[in-house]
Amino acid sequence: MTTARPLRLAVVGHTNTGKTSLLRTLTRDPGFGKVQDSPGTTRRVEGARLLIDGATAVELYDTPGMEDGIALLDYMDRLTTPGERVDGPERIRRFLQSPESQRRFEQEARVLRRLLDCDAGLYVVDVRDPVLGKHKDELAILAACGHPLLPVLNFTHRPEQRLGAWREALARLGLHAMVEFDTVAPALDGEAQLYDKLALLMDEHAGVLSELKRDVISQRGIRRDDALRLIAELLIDVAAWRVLSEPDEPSVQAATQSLRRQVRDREAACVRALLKRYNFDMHDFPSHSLPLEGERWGMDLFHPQALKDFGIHVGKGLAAGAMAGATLDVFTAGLSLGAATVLGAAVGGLWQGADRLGKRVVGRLQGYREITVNDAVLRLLAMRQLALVDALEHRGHAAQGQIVLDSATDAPALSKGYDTPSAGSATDTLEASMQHWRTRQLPDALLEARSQPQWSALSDAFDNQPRRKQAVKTLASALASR
Ligand SMILES: Nc1nc2c(ncn2[C@@H]2O[C@H](COP(=O)(O)OP(=O)(O)OP(=O)(O)O)[C@@H](O)[C@H]2O)c(=O)[nH]1
Ligand SMILES: [Mg+2]
Repeated sequence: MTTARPLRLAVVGHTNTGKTSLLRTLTRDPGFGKVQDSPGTTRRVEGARLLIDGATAVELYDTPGMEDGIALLDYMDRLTTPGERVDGPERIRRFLQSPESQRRFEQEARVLRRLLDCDAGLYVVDVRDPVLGKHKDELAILAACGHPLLPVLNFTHRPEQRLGAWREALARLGLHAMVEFDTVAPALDGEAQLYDKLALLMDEHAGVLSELKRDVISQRGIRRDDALRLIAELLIDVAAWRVLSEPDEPSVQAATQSLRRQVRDREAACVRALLKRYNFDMHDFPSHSLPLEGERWGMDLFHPQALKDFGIHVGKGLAAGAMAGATLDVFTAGLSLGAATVLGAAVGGLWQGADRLGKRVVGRLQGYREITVNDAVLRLLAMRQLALVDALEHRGHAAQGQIVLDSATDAPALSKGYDTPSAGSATDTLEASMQHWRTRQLPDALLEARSQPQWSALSDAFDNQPRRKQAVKTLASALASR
């Protein structure tokens, strides 16, 4: 179990390098502190906690940025008499007792007090900056506190990064362990690497750090399982959903519109649930905040262009404007014609009636039309949600840009508007599963749902029977393995 006292870490560094952003990402809390692209955003020390099984394992402290390391180091030099040998912590102590620690260097004094009070510091670096004297001096001061310092290299995905120069400069200052961690688009295993590196620097805390790492990995797995289950529920609901209509054209049109509206809403509900599961909200994905129709075809499930954008093959008939995405069938199994009252209603209700009347009653509603969502739309739904989950998994909670699903046929769906995550194996996996959904037969569980109207939560006759639960489970694992 966790040690009695939590491990205390101070997040320190030059101003505007992403310290508060790092805290947001590590705590998965987009509301932590204030983040702004200007120096001096954080003025006070604020803390956050990382929990394992409800118990605090780590306390993290955000600090104001160091601004003038050169002047501070000069000032500290003046606090020792020439020839006097004073070690780092003693120099810091003298500074903290000096008058300027209350005045000109008040901000820096806050940082140093906090670092002294912690077990180690995470030194956040903006690797786009050239390595300057001010950085070296502030590092020398921070190192003088006598606590381990782990440099966290931020903005590593930017083309203008100077990773090489920073690694060299840090090594010259005696800092050899460091970790690349982009707070806006961290690698999937970014946190695990960070805790591993930290454990190397402080073996007395290696236990809690490895527990934390295990916890982060297991939480990620649980989140993903939950997400795939949400998608499976969506797909089953939509595959099983059907609307009845009288055969004339205006009725069919109206019923089709209603089917589409319900399916769009159902997708929107899934999107909201996924965002919530990953601690994001609709602000992160505003292009999906409304179920869209018409001109915003880019997101409209039923526009043939949306299917084409995801590389889903659409047959000629399907591309025909008004009916796109919906399949029209002559109703073949149902009740007596007296059931005119059920027009437009869920067939699930009819099925129950059919059960009551006996399944021999078939084909009486032959004049009626049954409208369902076609396979291409199911493929698109699956692909869009998988792309969203991938974007969420790669998104840090410091990200301020919007999530935009890249619908290009062969480009994996990534969030744009900020750094692109490294093209790692996760993204390759996404592309492989997209290819599956684009071309292969739909999973059996979905095909079965087609003939089980009462499996749709959109239906009044919804019945979450064990076979449906099993189908959701099977489909979720198919989503995971594809
Ligand atoms: N693209 C990108 N932007 C980032 C990253 N990390 C931080 N930012 C942006 O950098 C700016 C500064 O981030 P903050 O987290 O406020 O930086 P800070 O170090 O806390 O700043 P001070 O409190 O002012 O010292 C914000 O605009 C962030 O959105 C990153 O990894 N990638
Ligand atoms: Mg800050």
